[in-house]
Amino acid sequence: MAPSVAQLTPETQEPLLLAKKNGLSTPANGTQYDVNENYDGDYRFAPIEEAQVSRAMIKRYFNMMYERAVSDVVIVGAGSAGLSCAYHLAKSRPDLKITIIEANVAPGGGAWLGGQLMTPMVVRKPADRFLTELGVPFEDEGAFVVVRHAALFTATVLSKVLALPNVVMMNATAVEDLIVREDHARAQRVAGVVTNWTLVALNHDTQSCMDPNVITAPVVISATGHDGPMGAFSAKRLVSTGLLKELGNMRGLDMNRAEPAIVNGTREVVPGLIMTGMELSEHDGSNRMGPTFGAMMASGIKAAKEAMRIFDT
Ligand code: 48N
Repeated sequence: MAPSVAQLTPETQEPLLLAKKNGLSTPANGTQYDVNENYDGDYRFAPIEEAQVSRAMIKRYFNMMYERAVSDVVIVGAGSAGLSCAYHLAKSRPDLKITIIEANVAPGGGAWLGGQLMTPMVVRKPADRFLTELGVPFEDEGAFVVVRHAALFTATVLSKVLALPNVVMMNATAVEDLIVREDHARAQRVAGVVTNWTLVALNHDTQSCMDPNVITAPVVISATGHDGPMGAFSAKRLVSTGLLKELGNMRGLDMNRAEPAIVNGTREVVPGLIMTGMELSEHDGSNRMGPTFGAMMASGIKAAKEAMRIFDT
């Protein structure tokens, strides 16, 4: 028996009142709907009010923004390094509130946009162990393995990261600045990020900008890659804020030098800011490795371990 209108909360009451006005009976939650999964011409959905759809989305999106204004870790960039870091950190420390900020609508970075033109993904051993942990199938070629489509890695790690309860991702959202404070020892410390919707961030010259949104966090992990409209964002911002003298600038391609340099160089580059992935090649001046992704995965995992070290001290 559907409860009477008077027994419903204002939120559930309004759609019911709207439904009655439009001649639709939308009973409150928990009531059996007259649905029919019949593919022979009589498929029936539960009835709905359009306002309910908007409210279901608005409530969750803006609650998430409100709640994550104070995060434990912000990961900037959802490419292969950022996503590998998010997976390892969120699984190892389910108590930490991890917020991923990704400028593109589509996450994945070079493992999605770049990796999709020639789709197989090469991963050098021992980084294949991360693929095994994720359950991503691959072909073993001896010194390296091949995932038959880069999207198989990216979609798998992304879906697992987003299924973890302590992770949220704001895509189509750009980090436009870093929050930098003096700590008790008067040392400069990164303490969060400033964000804006990317469409606004890319149009500051043509439109008035939104008031930037800030997210505070004791640890920021920057994984913004080596080029692109906003690539190496934090490395460049450290230079313009005087926290880094100059960029090292990424050197030419040398797979055997580049991959260990990125993994072993993954670290807290300034207090509060850990750098991972190809952004490090711009910060340190290490080589690029081209289309092999094992270092991104291992660097992301090392960045997660560095973050855990900070929280454990
Ligand atoms: O894939 P990327 O660019 O970066 P990584 O470090 O995760 O992986 C790098 C890898 O794809 C390679 O470049 C391969 C190995 N090739 C190497 C070579 O020699 O050519 O992902 C960075 C992500 C992207 O999705 C960007 O959209 C995003 O970061 N991003 C940002 N997100 C929010 N705010 C920003 N300011 C920002 N800048 C970049």
